Amino acid sequence: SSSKILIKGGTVVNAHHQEVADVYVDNGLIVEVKPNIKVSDDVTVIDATGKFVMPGGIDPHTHLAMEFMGTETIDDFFSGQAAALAGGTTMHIDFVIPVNGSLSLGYEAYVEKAKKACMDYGFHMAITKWDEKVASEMDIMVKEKGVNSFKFFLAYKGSLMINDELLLEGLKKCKSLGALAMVHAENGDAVFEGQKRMIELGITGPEGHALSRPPVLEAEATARAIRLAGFVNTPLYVVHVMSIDAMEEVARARKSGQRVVGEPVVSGLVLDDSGLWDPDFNVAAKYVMSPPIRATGHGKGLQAALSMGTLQLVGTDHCTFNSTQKAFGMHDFRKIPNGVNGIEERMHLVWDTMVASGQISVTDYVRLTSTECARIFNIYPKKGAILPGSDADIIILNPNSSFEITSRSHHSRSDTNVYEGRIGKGKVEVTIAGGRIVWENNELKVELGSGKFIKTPPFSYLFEGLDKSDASYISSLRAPVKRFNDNPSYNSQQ
Ligand code: DUC
Ligand code: ZN
Ligand code: ZN
Ligand code: ZN
Repeated sequence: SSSKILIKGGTVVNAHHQEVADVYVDNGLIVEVKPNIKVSDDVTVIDATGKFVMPGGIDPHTHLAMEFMGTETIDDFFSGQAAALAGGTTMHIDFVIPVNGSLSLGYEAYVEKAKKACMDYGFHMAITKWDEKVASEMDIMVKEKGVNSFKFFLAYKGSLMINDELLLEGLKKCKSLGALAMVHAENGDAVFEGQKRMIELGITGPEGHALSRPPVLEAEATARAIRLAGFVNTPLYVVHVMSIDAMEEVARARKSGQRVVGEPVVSGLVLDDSGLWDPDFNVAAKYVMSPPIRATGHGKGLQAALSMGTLQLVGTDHCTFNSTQKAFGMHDFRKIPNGVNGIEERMHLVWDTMVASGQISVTDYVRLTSTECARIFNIYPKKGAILPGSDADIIILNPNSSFEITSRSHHSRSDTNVYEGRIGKGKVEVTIAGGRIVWENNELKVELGSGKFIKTPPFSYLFEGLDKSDASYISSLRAPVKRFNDNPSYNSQQ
């Protein structure tokens, strides 16, 4: 793979525009985008006629090499990223988990893990406790380390969960730093109660996982987090919106003008919970993730919300465990490590489910899989665009090529795949990352250590025009009631 590449004759797609053009890449960057570019013989030429040339996917939500529930995910930064590249994703943002509550120790551990990187990556950070040290370490993360998004867990009682007092502290701190607060929204106390009830009822199998934490618990925590973010007046990003119930809370807040982002994940969009009832434990256990994959109907609802703009971008929550690890919970669903695959399948499944089915346009596809993520995490147009000067992270997707997903040929280290046997359209035939061809003719050519850390700067567009003064805060607390006076739907009922 030469450092000079010309992609000829494809339809070049950005989030707002598409046209037939050539794309010229040199030295890791996109240099030119226009029809009929002429180049010398030393340039590698790829014919993209009849295909789409798009920004590489950015997965906003992954867990590689994460220690979790007594074990560690089977995909590390190398295998997980190789899988990503084979599926057309050229960047991801992974969640750093603090070590004994220390952000800097957690950060250092992840810098070490990411030395295996073969594609670009960013970091979010989980906040699992709160004190002055955590608060001051957040300053360092944002101002020096380029980590600018912090995830608060309202679930995982006894380990990751924080209470509302600490959530409020965290939200205030995020606001002052221009950092994005993220939330895992399930009511952890109620989940704990739900799990006890299932065990008392003798339901110990994987179906007990879904039954113990139904949509109402996701909706409650989503609503609570959104309302508290509204009280603090800071933007909020809700990760893995898995139910219509939670999505409707996001919709309500956005309609009232609140700065809330909702992220569905591929498993929630395309799967339903039936697998959890499979009599074969090994099959059922692979579907266990949190929040759970929901009953039939939720996926379609989330797809509709995505196509209408109520939800803004698609992640995966890629967090893989093999059958041996899943079997830790053979006699108690509470011990099944939570997580499913998706980093390799996301680009293809969103294409097949949303574009091939006619629900969204190709430009929407680019926005949902790449551009919006780059904007939210403030790295656009370095990432998320096919424009002169942008990083040469590019995919060539063939809309007419269909194929089957199977663990026999996937690139994750996991021995199972939650999408096993699915046949769909839209194959990424070529992936270019950092100006190198890393996936072509079904072959990976990745290089250990070639991936770079991408800093995500504070004060993204979500903070634009957000007045942080005390005066505006106080006036917002006694704003006049709008509902009955201004809302036409209320008026029409009078
Ligand atoms: N949910 C999962 O399924 N895995 C990782 C963490 C999470 O919140
Ligand atoms: Zn143009
Ligand atoms: Zn989560
Ligand atoms: Zn996650």
